[in-house]
Amino acid sequence: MGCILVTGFEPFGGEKINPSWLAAERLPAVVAGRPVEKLLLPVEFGASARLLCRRLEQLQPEVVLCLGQAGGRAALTAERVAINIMDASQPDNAGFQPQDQPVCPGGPAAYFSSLPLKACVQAARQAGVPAAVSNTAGTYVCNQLLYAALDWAQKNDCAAKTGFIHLPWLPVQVLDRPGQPSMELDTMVRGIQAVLEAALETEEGENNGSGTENP
Ligand code: PCA
Repeated sequence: MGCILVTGFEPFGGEKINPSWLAAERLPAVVAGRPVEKLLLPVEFGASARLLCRRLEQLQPEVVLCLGQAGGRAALTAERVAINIMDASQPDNAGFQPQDQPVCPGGPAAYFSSLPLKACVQAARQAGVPAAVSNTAGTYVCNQLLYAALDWAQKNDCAAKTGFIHLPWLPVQVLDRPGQPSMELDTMVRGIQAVLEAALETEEGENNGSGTENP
């Protein structure tokens, strides 16, 4: 039995907090009998992916769940796909702002998440937490991280169920953004825990691309 690796990000874009790391920190140390390893990542193209891949190599986890903030979304959103593009509308935390560049030169155009997405979303909802499948992780650091994790799994023959969940803003982040959606941290954590349990319970990785395999 392996472990679970959960990652979260530092704040970015002028925010003081990032719900992804706060939620990762608050997860229990053990979920479904597996130890939960937590990794804080910088909001930087390149460095975030390198740090994650190094940890994947060390831990060989059973489930890899990366978390990120997607301000403006109202639910936990489980990403279906990572695309081979970096196209940033704002610089990352190291000041790098790639435009129309591949994550992995010569790599496939996209990878599907290997999490059982529908089972994960259903589990979160059953726990009372709004959740949905998302068909775009954007073209910023989060998409790059999921692409890099799935590319690593592909190249290293790694069967880890690997996915990404974008989280809404926390209530404190929308105080000056009237009308914008938010979610309490405890609610997020409950949903993420349900997602992890569903990922471990579902025997076969669901096919997220209607018959299309990752390359
Ligand atoms: N969200 C950003 C990067 C870090 C984060 O939490 C994104 O969606 O790409």
